[in-house]
Amino acid sequence: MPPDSTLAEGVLAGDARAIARAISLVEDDSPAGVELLRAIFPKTGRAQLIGITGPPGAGKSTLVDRLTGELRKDGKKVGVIAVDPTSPFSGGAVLGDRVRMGRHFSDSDVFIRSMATRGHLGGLARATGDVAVILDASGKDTIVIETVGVGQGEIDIAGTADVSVVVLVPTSGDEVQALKAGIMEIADIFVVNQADREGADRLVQTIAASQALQAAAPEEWRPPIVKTIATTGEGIPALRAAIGEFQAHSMKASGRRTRTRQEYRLRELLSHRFLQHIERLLPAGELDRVIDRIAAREVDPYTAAAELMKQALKG
Ligand SMILES: Nc1nc2c(ncn2[C@@H]2O[C@H](COP(=O)(O)OP(=O)(O)OP(=O)(O)O)[C@@H](O)[C@H]2O)c(=O)[nH]1
Ligand SMILES: [Mg+2]
Repeated sequence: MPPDSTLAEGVLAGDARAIARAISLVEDDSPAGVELLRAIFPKTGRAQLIGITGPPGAGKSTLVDRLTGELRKDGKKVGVIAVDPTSPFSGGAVLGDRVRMGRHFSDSDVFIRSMATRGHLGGLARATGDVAVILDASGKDTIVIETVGVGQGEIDIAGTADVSVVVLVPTSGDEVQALKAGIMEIADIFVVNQADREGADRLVQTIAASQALQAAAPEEWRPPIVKTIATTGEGIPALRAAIGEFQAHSMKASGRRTRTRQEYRLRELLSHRFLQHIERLLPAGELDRVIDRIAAREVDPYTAAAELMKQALKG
């Protein structure tokens, strides 16, 4: 039997070592990784993907740890992907999550993986979607993806997850937290974490006021606002319930979300492959030279992009 199908079998059987090996392959963007994804994709589509996004230090990891505990009570198998914006060499992400999600590291029905974005724009590591496919195929019922909301990070997670949870925290003093543009659009559920701190109710009111400004049809989902204290676990059952309600609601919307997600994946994959294709076709260092020329204002990026595309399509 070729080694690749053995690996696929290991992943499908939920073997942690096979899952880890498979994840390394797709992170390296190797042909073997693509082969594996092809082989296991037909077995996917069962897991629920929960995206958790919010500013640094909001308590996302603590929340994910608690939510994992809540899901485990029901015997759900859980995959956790923590996306960290820092360099893959700092090791900070893995160490930090080991501390915060430590309880689950010895649980064989929980698989936790930290991924660095390595400069990938949009808040998610390039391979996050692939890792979710692997965890889905491995039989995880729920996959939780934690990402730092930096600019468009939230939008990326909305394209990847079935349900997007936006975590916000009370700000200090009288300053009213300004809701970042885009947050209202992507949140399926709001969490006001660190509800033990002053200003939590004010934040709830701010979110509710922003919602009131948005005209919504009565049958449309109105994102609930759940107050939590992740450190003690307060509010976690309510969060779990809200996720369940959203799921029931979106079932009625007949898989629209699934299609949107697959469209997003395909477009992302196409741009990634197209860029790779262009880079392979160009003589070594050509892309750098073009960038230098744009920086020196010798050529504009629009013309450069059009020329590069013309070259790529000829090849
Ligand atoms: N007071 C209080 N502290 C909390 C709460 N939730 C988390 N914390 C603390 O906030 C700090 C950050 O928590 P994390 O779970 O690491 O936050 P995070 O959003 O995952 O952080 P990054 O991944 O670095 O963006 C930790 O010291 C937590 O113990 C809460 O509800 N109340
Ligand atoms: Mg974290």
